[in-house]
Amino acid sequence: MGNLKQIGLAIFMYASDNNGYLVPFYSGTGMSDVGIPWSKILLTYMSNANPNNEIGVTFLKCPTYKYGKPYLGTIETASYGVNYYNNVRFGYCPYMKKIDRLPKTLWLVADAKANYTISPINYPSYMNTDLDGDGVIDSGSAFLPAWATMGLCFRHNGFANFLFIDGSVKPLKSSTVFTDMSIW
Ligand SMILES: [Ca+2]
Repeated sequence: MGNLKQIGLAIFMYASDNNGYLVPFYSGTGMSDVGIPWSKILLTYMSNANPNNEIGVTFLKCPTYKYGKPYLGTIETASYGVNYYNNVRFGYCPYMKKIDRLPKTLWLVADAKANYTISPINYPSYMNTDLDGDGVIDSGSAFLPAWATMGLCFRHNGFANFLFIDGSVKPLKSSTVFTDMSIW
């Protein structure tokens, strides 16, 4: 929870330095120039961070995260992932978004298996698998195993922690996350 709060503060500081824009998933302009990921961009706004750190991997990582640990068929490579489609400046969403123009219900960063997640909103027709068996569809068979639960990791007794756009952090169950599409 504390890590996500700190990440949230860094996101707001980045926005304040960058005309209100959300931190990009990668800093570059395209696939041939990807730049550096959000998890390094935000280090500028963290005390005690050096440029070799990476948030969620070597710095401010979730205590239960271990590189290479499997979760629902996916190997963990980072402990926090961004809500990807809000942060991409090339590819699927080639424009950046301003924080104050995004829905107030949105989450920004959460417990994940990589440094990004994918949104069920972008793949409604693919969502067809209840991977954790709780009766709620949470995955797309076309993505399995790599994007089981869309990259999220419910590693805290069935809950994942979510940083919301208002700076709050809330633990949510998979069944809530995949029922309430207003948070995506
Ligand atoms: Ca489920």
